[in-house]
Amino acid sequence: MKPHPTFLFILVFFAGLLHITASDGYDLWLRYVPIENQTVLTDYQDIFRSVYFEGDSDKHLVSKDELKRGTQGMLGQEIELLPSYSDKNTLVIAPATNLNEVLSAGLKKDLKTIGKEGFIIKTVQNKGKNILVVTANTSTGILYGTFRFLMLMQQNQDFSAINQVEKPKVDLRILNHWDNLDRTVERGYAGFSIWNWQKLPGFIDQRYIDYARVNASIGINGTVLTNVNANALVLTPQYIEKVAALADVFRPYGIKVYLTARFSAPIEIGGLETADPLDPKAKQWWKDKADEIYKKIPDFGGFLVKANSEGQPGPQNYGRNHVDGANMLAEAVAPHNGIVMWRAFVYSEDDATDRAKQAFSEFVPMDGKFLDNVIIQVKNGPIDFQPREPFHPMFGAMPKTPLMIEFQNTQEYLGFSTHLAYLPKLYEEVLQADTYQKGKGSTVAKVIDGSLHDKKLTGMAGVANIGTDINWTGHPFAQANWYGFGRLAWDPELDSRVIAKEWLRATFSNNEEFVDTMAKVMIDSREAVVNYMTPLGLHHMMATGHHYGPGPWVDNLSRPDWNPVYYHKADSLGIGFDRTKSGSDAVDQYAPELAKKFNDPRTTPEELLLWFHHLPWEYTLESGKSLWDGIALKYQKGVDEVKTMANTWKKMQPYVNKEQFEEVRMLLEIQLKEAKWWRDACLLYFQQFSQKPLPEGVEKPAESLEYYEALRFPFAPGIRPQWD
Ligand code: BDP
Repeated sequence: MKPHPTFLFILVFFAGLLHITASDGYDLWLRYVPIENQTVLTDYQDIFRSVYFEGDSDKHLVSKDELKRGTQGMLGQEIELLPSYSDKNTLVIAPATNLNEVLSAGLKKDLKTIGKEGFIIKTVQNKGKNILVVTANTSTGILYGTFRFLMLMQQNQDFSAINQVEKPKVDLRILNHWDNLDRTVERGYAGFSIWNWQKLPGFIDQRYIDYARVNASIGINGTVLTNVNANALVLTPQYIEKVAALADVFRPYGIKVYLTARFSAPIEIGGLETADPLDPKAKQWWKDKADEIYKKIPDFGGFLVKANSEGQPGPQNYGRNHVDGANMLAEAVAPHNGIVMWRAFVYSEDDATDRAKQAFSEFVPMDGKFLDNVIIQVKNGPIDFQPREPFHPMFGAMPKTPLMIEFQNTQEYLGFSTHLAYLPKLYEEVLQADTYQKGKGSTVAKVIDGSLHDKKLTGMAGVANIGTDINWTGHPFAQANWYGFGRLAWDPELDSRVIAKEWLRATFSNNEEFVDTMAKVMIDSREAVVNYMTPLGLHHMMATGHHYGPGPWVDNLSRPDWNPVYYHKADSLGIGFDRTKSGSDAVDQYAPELAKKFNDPRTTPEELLLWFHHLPWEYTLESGKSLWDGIALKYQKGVDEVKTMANTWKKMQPYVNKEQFEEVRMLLEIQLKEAKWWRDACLLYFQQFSQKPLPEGVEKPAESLEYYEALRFPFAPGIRPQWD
C-alpha cells in the first residue's frame, strides 16, 4: 500500500522540525538549519533560481556536495547545479578560467591579488541584472569560497552588494593533535582520540570526513596527527598505511597530514646504534624514511619535532644543536617539498636561569642558520600557555628565520572542557601586542604573517581540543576556540568579537539580542578566568601534573621549574617573579622600549605586574589599594564575573534548545564552584605570607587551607602516567 501524500508531508515536516530542535553539537558551525527570516529566505531563493557550477576535480566535487547539503538544509530545497553558463544564471560558482568576458571583466584586478588559496564573492551586473559570482584561481579557492558563502548564508548576510576578496595571510594553518597511538589524548578533555588506528586503513569513520569539512570551512590546511611527545611506531610501514588512508580522506578538503618525528626513531625502529644528526647512517635513515612516506602520501606535509625538551630525545644527546637536528630532517623532506616544524619549547633541568628566558637564549643566536624549509614553532608566551603571559620575546627577534606561533586550543590551564573561556580573545591580545622590533607597530601578527621581515614561510598552529565526545570539544562553547583559531590563522588581524558573533549565529541563533549578549559573555570570559586563577601577572599555579585546580603550595616536584612556588615566589615580604635587570633580567630579551617599560613596576601594565616584579604586599596599585587587597579583590571579581555569566545564560533559554541550554547551565555552575575554589585556596595560601585580613567585599573561604591542600584527583583527564 502506498502511503497517503498527506502522511508523507507530515513526516517530512516533522523530520525538518527535528533537525531544528535536536542538536547534540555534532554539526558544529555547519548546521545549515532552515532560514526563519522570510525576507532573507526569499532573497536567497532568488539567488539560487539558476545556478551554474563548474569544475569536476575532487575539491570541486566536495564543494558541490557541501553546497547541496547547505541549501537543502537552509532553503529546504534540492538545488539543480547547471554545468554550463547561460544568461539566466543568478549564481555562478566557477573557476576564473571558466568565467565569460562579462563576468570576469570586473574581477581581473581582484583575481591577481588572491593567489592560490583566495576567493572572490561578488555581485556583478549583467544586462541590468545582478549575478552573484563565487570564483577563484584554483579549486582550493573555490572550496574556501563555497564554504565561506555558506557560512555567510548561515549568518543571513545580505548579498545584494557583497564584495569579498580574500586570501589567507598565513601559509600553514594547522592543528596539532596531542593524540597517542593508544587513543589517549595528552591534555585532551573531550574523550579519546578521533583516530581509530586499530580499524584504519580499512575503516573510514564518518568523523574523518566531517572533521575535514569543518576544518576546510575555516581554511585549516594541515593536521599533525600525533602527539609531540612522539611514538616512533607511527613511522613504521604498518602505520604509514593508516596515515595514508587519512591523507586520502583529507586531500579533497585541502588538508595535508604531518607527523611528529621522534628523534630517536632510527634507533627504536631502524635498528641503528645512534640518532646523531651528523652520522651518515642516521641521515640516510631519515632520507629513506621520507622517501617511503612520500611514496604512499605524495603530498605529505612534513614533520613536527619536540626535541631536547621535557625528556624528549634530540640532537643535544649527541652534543649537537637544534640547527643540526632540524636541518638533517629538513634535508630528508626537501626533495618532496616537505617542511620541518621545529619546536622552541625548550628548557633544561641543568640550566638554573629563569625558565622564561631559556628558549630565546638558545634559539636567537641560531638565527639564519636553519634551512629554508625549517620553521621554528614558538608558543605564544615564554612559559607555557598560561591564562595570561606576555608575548614570547622570540617574536620579531629572529628576522632571518621563519617562525610560527603555537596556541593551545585545548584548555590545559584554563579549566579543561568545563570552563567557558573564549580563547580568541587571548590570541588577539598576543597577536596585537607590539614587539617594537622594527619600531612602533611591529605587532606579533606582522611577525606571524611574515610581513615584518618578509618571511617566505609562515604558520599558525593550534593544539587541538577535539575528541570523541559527541560535540567534539566537550564544552559547547569550546567549539568557538577551534573556530576562532582557524579564523585567526586565516587572518591574524581579525577582531575576536566579530569572530564570536559569526560563530554564535552559525552555531545557535541569528537573534540579535542573543548574539550581542553572548558575544559579550564570551569576550568577558577570558578575563574572568585570569582573575579567578592567576590575576595581576601570576602564573603556573595549577596543581601538579594534571593541572586541574589550584596548587600554589606545590614545592616537591623533581625540577624547581615545575613547582608553582618557583613562579609566584610568595614570602613574608611580598609576591611575584623579579624579571627586572636586578632580577633574572628576562626584560632584556624584549626590544629596548619594552625592556624599559617592563623593568619598572610603575610602567608595567598592571595585568603583567607580578610576571615581572616581586613586590611588597603593601605596594600601592593604580587604584590606590594595596597589592594584597588588589589580589584578593581580583579573585573575587573573577568569581562575580562567572556568576554574571551563569545568570546571563539563564536568560538565553528562549534562543537555544533544551539540551544545549541545560548542558551550558550545568557547566557554568561547575565553573562557578571551581572559581570559588581557586579564590579560596589561593587567598588562604597567600594569606599565610601577607598576614593580612581579606578586604571588604571578598567572601570568606568555605573551607580551610588544609582541606584544599589535601584534595587529590588521581584520575583527572589528559595526563600521561609518567607525568603523575
Ligand atoms: C605542557 C604540557 C605537556 C606538553 C608540553 C609541550 O603540560 O603535556 O607535552 O606542554 O608543549 O604544557 O610539549
